[in-house]
Amino acid sequence: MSALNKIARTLVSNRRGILAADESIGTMSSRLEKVGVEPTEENRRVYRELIVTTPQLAESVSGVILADETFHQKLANGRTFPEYLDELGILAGIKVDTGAKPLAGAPDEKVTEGLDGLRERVAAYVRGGATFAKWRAVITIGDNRPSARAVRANVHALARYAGLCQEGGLVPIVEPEVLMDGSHSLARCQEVTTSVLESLFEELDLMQVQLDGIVLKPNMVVPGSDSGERPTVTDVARATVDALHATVPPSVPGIAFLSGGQSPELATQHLAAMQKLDPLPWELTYSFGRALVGPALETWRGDEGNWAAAQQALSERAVANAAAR
Ligand code: 5MM
Repeated sequence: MSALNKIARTLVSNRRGILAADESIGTMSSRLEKVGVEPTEENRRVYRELIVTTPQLAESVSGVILADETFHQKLANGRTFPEYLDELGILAGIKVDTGAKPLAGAPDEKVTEGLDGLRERVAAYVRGGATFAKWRAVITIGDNRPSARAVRANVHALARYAGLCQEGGLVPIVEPEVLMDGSHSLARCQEVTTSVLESLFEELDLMQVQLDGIVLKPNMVVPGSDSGERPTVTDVARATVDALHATVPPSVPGIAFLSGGQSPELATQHLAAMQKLDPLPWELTYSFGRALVGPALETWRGDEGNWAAAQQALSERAVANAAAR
């Protein structure tokens, strides 16, 4: 078993999943403001400290994805976040993309940037204790969207990112997110998700990415948030698993879903329903952001007195998702 394969398998096995705490400074700041917390560097640090010091986190969380700012910050005990996670038996990951930017000539579509200097940044993150990385591409559904050029540009960047990470010793989490925004149907989401994943695996193959040393982080197949469609949990599970069966080679060790704006409870129910379908060649787990930490942030609201209750809220989501596996 290669070192990359070992890390990838650790991330997705033993009923554990990945916690996405890698909101960029802008996103994290607006989430803090929404719950009445001043968006300072220190408050972002304290909030991330609340997350990683949640009791028994390591029982259901295999890895935590950090943002660059957090990666270099320290906990109150003086440890860096990667050092502390390592002591808990949780792998430290790092978001290495620099965000989705408007794609030239494609109105309302974006391409994720961050390839410049990535080889050097990967080496520095490995020295700092990272074992895996994350890059998120964003695909929108709408009139004439996604365009072929937006899909091609994004899967190309994902594949080059994955190759650079593997060369430097990091397992790449490959995240092509088809957004829930819009009024499209479940069937249209399935069609776009299938086509994006197909293009992605063609590009990963072209770039000679070692498939047993990645973790795929896709969206679940759900209807657009303004569609009015209310599919059953089984419908979503079936459509998602069908899209994966059609596109994801069995050599990929695991698939860790993003939650994408679903409620925490529904995301967990969908994950549980998928495990009950056909025998699957890959581990299916979670790499949720909002669906794991949303209730904790709402509970904390920057008040020291809510610290334990907020950690309890996170713990409940983490345990529920592990149980869904
Ligand atoms: C935690 O949020 C991640 C980073 O977001 P920004 O860089 O845009 O601030 C995000 O990529 C996240 O890891 C995934 O989308 C999964 O999060 P959700 O909330 O969709 O499960």
